[in-house]
Amino acid sequence: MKNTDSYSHLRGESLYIDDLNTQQGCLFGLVFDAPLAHAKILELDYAKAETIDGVVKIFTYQDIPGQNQIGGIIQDEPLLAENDIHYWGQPIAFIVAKSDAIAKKARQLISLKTEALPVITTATEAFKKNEFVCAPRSFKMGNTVNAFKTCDYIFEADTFSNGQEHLYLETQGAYAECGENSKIKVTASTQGPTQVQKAIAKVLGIGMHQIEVDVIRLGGGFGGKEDQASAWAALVALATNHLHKPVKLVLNRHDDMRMTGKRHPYESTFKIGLTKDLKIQAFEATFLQNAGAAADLSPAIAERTLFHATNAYFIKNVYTKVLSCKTNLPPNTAFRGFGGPQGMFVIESAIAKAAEMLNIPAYKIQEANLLQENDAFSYGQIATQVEAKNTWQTAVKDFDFEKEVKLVAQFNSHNDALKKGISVMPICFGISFTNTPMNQASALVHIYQDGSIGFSTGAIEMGQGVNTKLKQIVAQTFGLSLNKVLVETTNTTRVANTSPSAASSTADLNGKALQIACITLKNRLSVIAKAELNTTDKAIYFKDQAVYNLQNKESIAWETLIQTAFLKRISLTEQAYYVTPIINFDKTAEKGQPFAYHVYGTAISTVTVDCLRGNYAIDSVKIIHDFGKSMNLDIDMGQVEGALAQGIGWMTSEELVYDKNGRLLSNALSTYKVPDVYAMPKIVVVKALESEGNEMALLKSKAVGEPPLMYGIGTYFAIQNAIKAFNKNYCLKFDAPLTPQKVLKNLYNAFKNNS
Ligand code: LUZ
Ligand code: MOS
Repeated sequence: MKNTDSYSHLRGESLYIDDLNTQQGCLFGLVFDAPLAHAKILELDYAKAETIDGVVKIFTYQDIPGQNQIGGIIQDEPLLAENDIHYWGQPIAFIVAKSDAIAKKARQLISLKTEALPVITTATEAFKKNEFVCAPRSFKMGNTVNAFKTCDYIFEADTFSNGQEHLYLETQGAYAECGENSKIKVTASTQGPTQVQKAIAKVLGIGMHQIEVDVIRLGGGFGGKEDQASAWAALVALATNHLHKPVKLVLNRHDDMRMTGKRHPYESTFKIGLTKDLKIQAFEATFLQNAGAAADLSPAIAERTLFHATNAYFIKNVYTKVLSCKTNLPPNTAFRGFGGPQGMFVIESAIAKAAEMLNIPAYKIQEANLLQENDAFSYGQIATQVEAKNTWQTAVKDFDFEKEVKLVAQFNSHNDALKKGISVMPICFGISFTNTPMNQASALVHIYQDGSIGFSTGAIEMGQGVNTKLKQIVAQTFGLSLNKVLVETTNTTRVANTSPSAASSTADLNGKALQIACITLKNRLSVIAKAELNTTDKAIYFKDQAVYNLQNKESIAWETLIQTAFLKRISLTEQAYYVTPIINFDKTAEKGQPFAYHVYGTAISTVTVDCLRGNYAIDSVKIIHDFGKSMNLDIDMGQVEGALAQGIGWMTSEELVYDKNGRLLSNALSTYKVPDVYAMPKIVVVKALESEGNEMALLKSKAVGEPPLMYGIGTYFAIQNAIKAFNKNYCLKFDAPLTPQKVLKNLYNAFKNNS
């Protein structure tokens, strides 16, 4: 079954914020933002801008009736700057005008006098100055200090992985209208409508009940709209509340790239200890997370780095620590993988380093340490239904890994200017919000009198196909065709107190709630059907828009059943609620069972490096992925391919650059290179592992959004191996992304292999 949105997408009929038919008299917003990264505001003068014909009002923090605060986890983020500026691009004022063009003119006339303060752009600088957004966290298992004493080999190194621009196709935006009784309706491009509702209530100093947030769909989120969609919605709500007019704000690409946070850059160090049999005995890592100027989701992201610091390996003695460093960059935020990829990059670097020093391929170490059934993670959860070895061995066998390795070696011995590299990348990703209370969802289902069904959940469709999966649940439960089923927008008035669509858990959580509602309705209808068909509950089944009696194949049409139920005064509406069972986490002990289950997989990547130019092609990425029992393989395959592309981009070409003053230089698609069709592997093979799935996954179909992004890490190490095949003196560097510029330097720089 294809994604049910494909038709309207293809015809350009799908609705995004900027496509909405706005109400008459709609005004347009534009943000005036900080033109430097750290400063005291001495004077903000917008008198001249406000005199322009068509400028309705310019809002500053002084116009905020409630609290000037949009911080989620920690209350440290003003909506509009008051006396200080903490990052380049920080919103200072909100211009509302009769047109975008007028607002732009006004923006140029605003003048700002400031006193510049020293700027911190890197995590290390912040660390040295003791600047953090929250307390450090550390996970511990066994005793690394003692374990290192028993190791035959110990290796240490520094690593860096850069941030990543979300580059959702639809930029951030929101549209507000006023209703009766001071009610405000905001249509937003957000992964978290309840968070937006909360932020607006706080900024306006009114109750959440006075705000309705509606989300049709997003043109991509990738985490960038989990916590960072609130500001824009709060600004239009602020203006609508004050002016009693509809107001729209859609950021242009430059504004969006400059003003919003990204994936966190991490500067990390590791120490890995092995015995002669290649078993990793001990692993220590310190992660310096570049949080930016406010906490945003950084504490939760930091935590997930620790959860994934040992990837798909079992290591008996682990000590990992993460520090969220406060810098003068835009607050960095959720991005597909949520700190997990940064953690996995470090353990993979550690293994690559050990392999280099021991002069063996990294996959020997990887394979010797794969997680097995009942192994413990450093946070106390016991691994069950482990597919690490299974996916690894299946990949090695199905993709003829031994032969691939030989072919690469052969190629390299016959070519001087071109070198190939190969790598294996296993993944293990925990499914659930690590903050246990967030693992809840609800759904509302209406069966109308004609038998058609409309339903709502807290799930946000952002291109990942969740609406299709949800429709499948309804249609399957009632034995109906899809055209009888409609997914409504995600709306805080219909489904309240929702968790954001994030953590790969949207289909699991919302789908389970929806399933419960549908089953309850079905049970209720079964009573009627049983009476009509003169049989027992067990003997009836719903199929092909009818209910059948198993014994005599007699049936009643679905529509007839619904009419009968209505006349008998049976409720055709159901609301249901789901929480993930079992999960828990004790932050004091840093132990628990935070995840419902884990997703596994293994990718084999082969690359060819042009050793004269430094550029490279990814020949192939072949993946065995643990989908469980996929409920929609088209959609799930799409997620794997998309995530792989995004992972490859993060690891190879997407180079985020801020200058020393905290100004984003890579602020356009001409200076920030996202993977295009040429950057994709020439061959992508994704094969589903035959596995049982997990009860806590929707229909045992495992969560698929984030885990496959980490396959991209494999290409980083494949390129490294190709460089090494050319430059025998090359000493592995862990500095992602590995752009062609860096590759070229590495091909010709002779590094001393100083162990
Ligand atoms: N968001 C969140 C996430 O709030 N908590 C999580 O654990 C998470 N994990 C992945 C992506 N987003
Ligand atoms: Mo996310 S990084 O699941 O919003």
